[in-house]
Amino acid sequence: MRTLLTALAAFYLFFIPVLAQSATSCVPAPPGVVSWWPGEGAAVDAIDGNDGTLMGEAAFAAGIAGQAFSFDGMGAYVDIPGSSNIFFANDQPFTIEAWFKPESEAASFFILRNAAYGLRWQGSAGPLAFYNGNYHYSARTSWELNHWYHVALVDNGVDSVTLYIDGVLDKSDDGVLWNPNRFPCHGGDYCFALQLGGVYETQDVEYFMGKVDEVTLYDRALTGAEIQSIFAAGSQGNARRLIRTAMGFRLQMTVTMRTPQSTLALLRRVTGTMTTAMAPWMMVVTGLAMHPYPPAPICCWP
Ligand SMILES: [Ca+2]
Repeated sequence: MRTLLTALAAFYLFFIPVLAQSATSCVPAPPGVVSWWPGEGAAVDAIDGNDGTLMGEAAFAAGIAGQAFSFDGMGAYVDIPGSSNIFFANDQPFTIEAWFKPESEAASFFILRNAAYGLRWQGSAGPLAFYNGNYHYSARTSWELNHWYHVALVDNGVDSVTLYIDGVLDKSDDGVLWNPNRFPCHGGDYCFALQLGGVYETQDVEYFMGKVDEVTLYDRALTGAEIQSIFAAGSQGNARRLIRTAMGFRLQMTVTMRTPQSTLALLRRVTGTMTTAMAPWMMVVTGLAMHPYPPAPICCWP
């Protein structure tokens, strides 16, 4: 019998990141970005590991920058597990900003929410609710369906929660009106996830119908000028796109450790016994393949 001692040592020899760059220049993300969900065909967090899961019929469609999350108002949402870096205690400043496009008159549906912050659509003739542990309401009460809006919720962690719409200050609830009550878990029952496009909890289920794009979370209070610049870039259609895509490959080599039959036969004749420990080895490369390497997105900013 042909003796063939084979050990497959498949290992990643190396990978070669190849960066395909566009001519568009990129600038670093503003300081304090914790997470960013650009909605480019996946619910991944382009900044760190707070990836989401598509639930129901959640999908993607044309967005304000590239693609956006598309929600049907009937069970579609994105579920992002709770994490300490996307929750903020009452004394921690934060900003969350996003684009949304309402597509239904139906009122009272969360565009996004966790236990610390939220944005709730309440119909085209009502205020937008914004949540910092307690509910606040926009001054604006008139909205168009099928229109993109930029919204930013800023809480300074001291005495003020502010809503910006399309880069313009809409409402600021200060002092006793600030009144946050943020807690990450509901008693000992469960801890809140961040959900986009709706809320699904045991005691509360509701779904937004429309698009949501470029949801971005910061661990500081952005200034009005920063929010204005984000809105301005996005309204020109070239906001934070993944302009550069890291296309990576890794080279996989399969190595076979082989003892040729002739050598074994010779050893048997000479010694009468044979153990693998005595076998002379020959290393043969039997496979070479290139595999796509899932790249970490390279994030561009206005
Ligand atoms: Ca997008």
